[in-house]
Amino acid sequence: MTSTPSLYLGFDLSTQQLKAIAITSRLEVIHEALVEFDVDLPQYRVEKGVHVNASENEVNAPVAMWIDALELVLTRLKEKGIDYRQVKAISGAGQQHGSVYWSKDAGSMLQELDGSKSLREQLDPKAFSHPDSPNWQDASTQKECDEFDKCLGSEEELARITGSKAHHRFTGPQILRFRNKHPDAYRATSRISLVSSFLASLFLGRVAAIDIGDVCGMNLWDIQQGQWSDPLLELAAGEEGSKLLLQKLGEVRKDGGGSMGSISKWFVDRHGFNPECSVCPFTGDNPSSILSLPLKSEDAIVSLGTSTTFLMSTPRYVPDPAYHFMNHPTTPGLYMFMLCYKNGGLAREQVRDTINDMRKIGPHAYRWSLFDEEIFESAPMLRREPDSPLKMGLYFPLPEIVPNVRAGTWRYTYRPDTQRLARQDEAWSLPMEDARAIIESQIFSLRLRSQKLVTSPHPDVPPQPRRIFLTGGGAQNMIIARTIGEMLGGTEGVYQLDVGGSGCALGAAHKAVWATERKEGETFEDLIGSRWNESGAITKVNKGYERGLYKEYGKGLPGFATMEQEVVREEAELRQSENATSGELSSKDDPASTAVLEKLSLEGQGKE
Ligand code: XUL
Repeated sequence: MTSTPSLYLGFDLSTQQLKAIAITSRLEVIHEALVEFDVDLPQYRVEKGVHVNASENEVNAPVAMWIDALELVLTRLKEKGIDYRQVKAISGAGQQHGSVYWSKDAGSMLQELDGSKSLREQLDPKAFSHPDSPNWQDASTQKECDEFDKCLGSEEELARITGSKAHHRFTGPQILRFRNKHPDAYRATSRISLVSSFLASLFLGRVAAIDIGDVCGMNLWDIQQGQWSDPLLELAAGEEGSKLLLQKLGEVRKDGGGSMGSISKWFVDRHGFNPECSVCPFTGDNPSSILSLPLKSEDAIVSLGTSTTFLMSTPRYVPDPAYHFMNHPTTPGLYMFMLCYKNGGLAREQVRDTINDMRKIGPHAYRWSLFDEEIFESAPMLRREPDSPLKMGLYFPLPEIVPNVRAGTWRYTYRPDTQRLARQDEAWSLPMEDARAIIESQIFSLRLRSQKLVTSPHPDVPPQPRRIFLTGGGAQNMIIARTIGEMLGGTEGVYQLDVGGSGCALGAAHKAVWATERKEGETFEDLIGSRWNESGAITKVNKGYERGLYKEYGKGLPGFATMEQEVVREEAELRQSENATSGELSSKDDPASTAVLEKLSLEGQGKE
């Protein structure tokens, strides 16, 4: 007689979809299901998962839609043959920074759910003090961000304490704006969840604790002290007082493993879950992505989706306003380093399209091969002769986060010997040279910002990541993979990471396995590392570090850094003159962003 294996479920509540994945304790994927909000839940009239109020740079998602999505994804998993009695534990990932506002009735409503009725009809709208969750793409909080950056003296200090300077999407500034804009709803709020802890709460039948990794996306948590920051809480809480806000936020669970409790009776009655199924801590989608494989310290994941994300697990806490540090979701003593760019694939596609247009190729037949050819046929940094200058540019069709500047394109020449940098479009063969320059520009930025965090494996080798794993659409492009190896290195090579449709959901399922089966003191990396089938999940696509080319690009790096500084300075001047004329706009308001948001209807901001 064969015994039925235990299953572990991982969920990913992302911007446009809810994904679910079921794995065994040997980490084999058994079932997967997906709900796409735009397509499957048209009644919510979302576009790419969200509602946009461009006049205020607001981006929101309806919470009720996520509850409907949960019911639908569970039904779809069942249609695929899952037996929920086999599920031993559940974990999940949620888009970071978003917040859900529970009403005073939520606690009792969650506890008394009736299995004969749907979750949504029982919870919506009464369990919430507000129907919407501000989304990570929201950019309405510049005024609040200015207050956060000032609160501890400087953005450097805010980054040192919380791991990040103030960002529009971070939950602290969002709560402050919510309180000012909806004072009655704020007062009627009993608890505030992040998207990850919101989803966990549905499974748990009570409001779940915020997780130790995800809490770092709020600008409220003092990472080194391991506690809420009092002055930041006070700022967000205003005259209502930080004590009340503290109650709304609840405890933060410091252990990313173990069980928060067993599954709510509603899931047992409605879907046949085992009443003993554990609900493990849920975390943010980025922390969850680094759990999709047993990432070693100084290994990096570069996600080349519509936007670009660079994630690294590191024991070094070196905060800086240019990037993010978060607690590692499972392993105390490690941190997650993150860079998050808005302009990734969309920016590359624009250059590809212009090159195709030049060759009179219609939009339906746009080819990457023409773009790739331009890179094959040119030299690093577009240097034509040994004594000709290097060329480099910045390509931001959308306002960028890293660095924080408005939309635009900038092209420069740079001479490493004299360090002469000049803005010079006329020196370029356009649009062809943009192909190499945009790829190099995106990778230069990663190298510039990650170099403080990596070490040398050997005195002869410069500091760089160990293994670099590429995911997302851009990872299929071999010329991008090659350029990443040449510029960013990778002492143990560059790999394509094939973890199926959702690395975040898989990471969550891995987390459920580790959370439940770990022995005393056994780390995630050890447990998952010993069970992980590397050959099925990664393919080496480039050898990585090559001394000559890496050094060559090193000569261009100071030029790239200076070019960025010039553009940031120009931005500051523009903002100052806008402030002077309007007298209203705050120092970092970005009038371009409204127009771009409208024009692109959020194309390119979603990660998936
Ligand atoms: C990270 C961020 C995005 C969202 C996407 O800071 O805002 O990556 O987590 O879901």
